[in-house]
Amino acid sequence: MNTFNPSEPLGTKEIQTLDSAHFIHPFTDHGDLATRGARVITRSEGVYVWDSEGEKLFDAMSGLWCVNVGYGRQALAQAAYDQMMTLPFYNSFFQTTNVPAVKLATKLAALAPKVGDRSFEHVFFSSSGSESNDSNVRMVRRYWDLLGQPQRKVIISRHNAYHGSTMAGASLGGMSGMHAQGDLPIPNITHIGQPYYFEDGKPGETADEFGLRAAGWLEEKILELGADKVAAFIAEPIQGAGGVIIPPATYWPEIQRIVDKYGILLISDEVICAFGRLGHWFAYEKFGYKPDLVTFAKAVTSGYIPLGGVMVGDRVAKVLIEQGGEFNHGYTYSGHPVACAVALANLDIMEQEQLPQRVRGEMGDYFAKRYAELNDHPLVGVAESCGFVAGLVLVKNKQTLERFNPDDAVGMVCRRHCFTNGLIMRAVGDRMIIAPPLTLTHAEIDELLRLIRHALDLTQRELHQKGLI
Ligand code: PXG
Repeated sequence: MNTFNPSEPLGTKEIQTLDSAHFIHPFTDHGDLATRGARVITRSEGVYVWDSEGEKLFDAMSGLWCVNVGYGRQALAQAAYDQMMTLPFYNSFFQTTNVPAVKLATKLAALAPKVGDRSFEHVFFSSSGSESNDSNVRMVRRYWDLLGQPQRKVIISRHNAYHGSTMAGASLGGMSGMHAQGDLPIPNITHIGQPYYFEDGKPGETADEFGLRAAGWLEEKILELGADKVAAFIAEPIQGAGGVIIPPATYWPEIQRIVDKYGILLISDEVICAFGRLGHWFAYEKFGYKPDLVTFAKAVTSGYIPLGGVMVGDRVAKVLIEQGGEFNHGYTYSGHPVACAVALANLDIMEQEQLPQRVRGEMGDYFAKRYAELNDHPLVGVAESCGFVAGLVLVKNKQTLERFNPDDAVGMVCRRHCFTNGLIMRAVGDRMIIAPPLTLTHAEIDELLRLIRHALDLTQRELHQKGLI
């Protein structure tokens, strides 16, 4: 037993030592962490965070795709305080409910746009994106059982997708490294290719042609499995953790045609893309498709407190409610009153400050224009954005678009230059990605682009010195 007193202030070294001794981090090589010591993030304001050494960092990742309204919002703290003093917790099992959960479900149902014959009147709550996708698997299977088609079990997803880290979430995801460590995927989940034009487009093929071809992989898979075996297709509107893979314009309409043709359910995993990130409350509106289930988490509270859930479309809700009886699924924290109160306050800010409209309008245009200027940088193969997410690929040769060897870990080189120069940008292989708060001003967009360009210049210099370019 140690004699640690949590109320004593700690210096960076002490925190790092205790961190390495007691805290198992997600997705972290602990040998490496122990040698280098974690960076300790201690406070935040607006679009900035500070570390324990007083270094100020422009957080272009909004924490981890979460903090859409920016840091330091008093209204969210107040909402949590007020709710904690009124009713910090009660469960929603056993025919009980609480006021913030009811209000939030009603609010979300009002924000989710109706598309064609699909509307969303119901919400299932969880505490994270992973749990929500587990709930999706349960709901999809229950749906087909109730319709007398229990053989419809297979859920099709995509390689390089990210749908969470629980057994079902990681199985739905298409990350080979995750599958390799947990005997995953669990049965009845399979994957098709992702719509990554830069990587998989054929010479002479346009992005639109490629989009149709990539969507066609879904139809091929359905026919291979037998349509009567397929329960659902799950996809992120834009693949986020996979490196901000933005599909060509033809992709989603063709996916919609295919799921309609075979009657399979469509799950839109909007854990990253909802709540203004693409300029709409929900991203299916941006791309014009009609999902049956929509996963959300992260920015529903701007990350101030954990909350996730599933928008349950009428097609599924009707069957589960009218024919289902008791659904044997749920979490202690489904509809947590404090989390729901914070979400309501967060959505209030987004509405008052018109954050989705801002991203869809002039501010989004300005961001897109400034970001696209990175296409002139010698290290950049292509720089693309959609709303307030953006990605670029680092290339060895701008003319031939030759890629770096994965062993060169160029993304990590660039990320290090970002970190040591006041910028948080994420590396996924040779892709550098950002998802900044939706509150960015013109001046902050200019500052962000200056920081990115500086990090790219330093990366270029280092790669040149190492003889890699
Ligand atoms: N779906 C999507 C689309 C996600 O991006 C999840 C589900 C799982 O959510 P939870 O709340 O269970 O983590 C996510 C999460 C990264 C990174 O490295 C991305 C996520 C999580 C952790 C790291 O970009 N996304």
